[in-house]
Amino acid sequence: MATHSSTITLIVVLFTLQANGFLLDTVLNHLPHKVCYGDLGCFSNGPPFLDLLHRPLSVGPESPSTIQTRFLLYTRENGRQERVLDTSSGATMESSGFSTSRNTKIIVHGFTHNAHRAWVQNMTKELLIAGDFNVIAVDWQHGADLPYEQATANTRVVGAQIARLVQVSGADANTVHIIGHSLGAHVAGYAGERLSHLGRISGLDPASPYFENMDIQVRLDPSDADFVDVIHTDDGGLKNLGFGCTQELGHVDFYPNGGQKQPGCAGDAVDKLGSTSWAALTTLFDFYAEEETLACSHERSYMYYIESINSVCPFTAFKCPNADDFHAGKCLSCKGDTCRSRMGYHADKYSTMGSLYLETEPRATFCDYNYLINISTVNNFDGKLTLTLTGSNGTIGPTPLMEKNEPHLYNTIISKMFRSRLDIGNMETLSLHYEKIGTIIVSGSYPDDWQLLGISIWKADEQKRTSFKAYHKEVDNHNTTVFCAYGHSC
Ligand SMILES: [Ca+2]
Repeated sequence: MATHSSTITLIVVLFTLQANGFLLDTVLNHLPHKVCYGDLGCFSNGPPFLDLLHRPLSVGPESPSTIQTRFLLYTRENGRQERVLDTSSGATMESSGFSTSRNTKIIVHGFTHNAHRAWVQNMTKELLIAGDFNVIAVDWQHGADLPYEQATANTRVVGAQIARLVQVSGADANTVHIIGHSLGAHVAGYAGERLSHLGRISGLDPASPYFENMDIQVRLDPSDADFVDVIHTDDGGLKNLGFGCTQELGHVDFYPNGGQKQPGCAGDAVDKLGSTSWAALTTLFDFYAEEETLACSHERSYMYYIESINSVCPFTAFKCPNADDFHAGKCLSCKGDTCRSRMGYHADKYSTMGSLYLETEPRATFCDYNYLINISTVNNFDGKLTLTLTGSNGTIGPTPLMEKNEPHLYNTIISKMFRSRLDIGNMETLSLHYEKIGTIIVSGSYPDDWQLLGISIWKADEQKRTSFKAYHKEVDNHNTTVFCAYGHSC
């Protein structure tokens, strides 16, 4: 009986949907077709937007009247108050408070978000502290809603609308910088594709589902602007159910903490689903994108970016083959300015290209300074060392340099990376506390008290070395030994 009534209910629902044309529209929207929206042009959902492997469901974008994109302008001049831009002409834009004498920053949100999200407002605030800009927050929330596949298609219309805004404004495209999160990063790509020499796009964890490994016409790529910088924070892709792209999309791609899972984000949605099917990924994206706490790694991209705008700490990132080598301190030394950059707002101050790595704190403030200590010894060493470093700006530590007992031979250098929110300034003294744990069987060749040849600390953010007076100084088990920096009187 229950089955019978369920069947009737299903038939009634299907009939109602069909009567309203909903089902028919949905089916038709998935068939290859083209829609045209006036001066924005026509949009086909066929190849390259249809791809059996990466975008099996391709729909056409909804109309501008459905998406209802609004451009919200903020300037120092209008006291940071929001004004809805009238984009019908350059004159109406000027009367709304836009000025071609200022550089322009355009912020584009992603799936299910809107321009009044705290992060968009915080980014606006920080940008206006940094410079006298036209800051435009693009609100396309009516096109950014469920289902995900429709929102991905709508990004093309929003991108075209942004390109038209730039053209109508009379501003030089190279004075315009678009910052987009998730789907918003691809919106920026579509805008840039239509403009000659858009100045810059910053892609913040560009959305992966339906974009990763697609043609460059479909996704953000370096041809979309004169400079494209990308931050990857949740890049697991299909395999690991990450929301962000793994592949390089810009001139420079930053992979903080390896780019996949961010520290302080243990409860990501990706941990909560054991499936790896495509349907599961897009459904998951639909379900969790709203939940900032559950999509924590994906959201970290804009949190890092916002902090980077006015932070004194530089978010220095280094070219490296992979995150493990970076963590081991193998990539902190580089000659010239082509092997490092700054993640975030100041990335355009360097000409470094390719994949760059850095690590962050689990909570704000996220930025750390990077240090590498090099210790060379007369004897074999085993045990654990804890470092305390004092400089003109304060003290770092005590910081354990080893997590567990580590043996090192006398002719090798003990090299350890450590990070701190503190810029130590001029280094003054360094102390090492030594605990011998005694797991080396041949104890005679690993003495309790050992002698040093030298200690130096590499301040990677400045590419500057400080050496300490350590030659033939002895470090004793259970004790702390203090060393004085060369050039400092102590
Ligand atoms: Ca592109």
